[in-house]
Amino acid sequence: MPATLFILNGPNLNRLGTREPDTYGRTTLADIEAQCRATGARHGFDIVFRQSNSEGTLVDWIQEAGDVARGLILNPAAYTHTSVALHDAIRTAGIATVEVHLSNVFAREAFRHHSYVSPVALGVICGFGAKGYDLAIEALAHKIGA
Ligand code: CA2
Repeated sequence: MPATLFILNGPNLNRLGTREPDTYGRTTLADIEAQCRATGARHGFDIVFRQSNSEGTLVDWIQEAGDVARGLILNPAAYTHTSVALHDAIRTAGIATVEVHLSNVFAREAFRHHSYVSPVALGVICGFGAKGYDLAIEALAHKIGA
């Protein structure tokens, strides 16, 4: 049975491709989902791809990933910089996690330079737009296999 990767996306990412194209590009979240499914299939992964604007829902899904998935790719969006709850959920789930950001958060405002997620992630990919999700799938394939 193929291993499952959860790919979870935080608040406002449902708006991708419709606003702020200079920062986030013109790719929609549906485009990213299709790209992840294709890349995941090449690496032998089943992909569960979701987005929520709610911190609690993301916590629920991280817990679910800990129960059923081999790895987690998470773009926590603004909760990156605020959420002890996401930090605790990933730590408790004990799941191999890659943090992804479309933009280079370190080239932006100072409040984006700190992440509550990074200390409980295997690694962080930022600044490469939608390609970062492919890189995260490859990183998990390398680290944990399919
Ligand atoms: O670069 C990223 O992927 C971020 O996680 C995106 C978050 C931001 O708070 C993080 O600092 C970095 C914001 C997501 C907002 O998404 C939008 C999409 C389209 C239009 C407006 C916002």
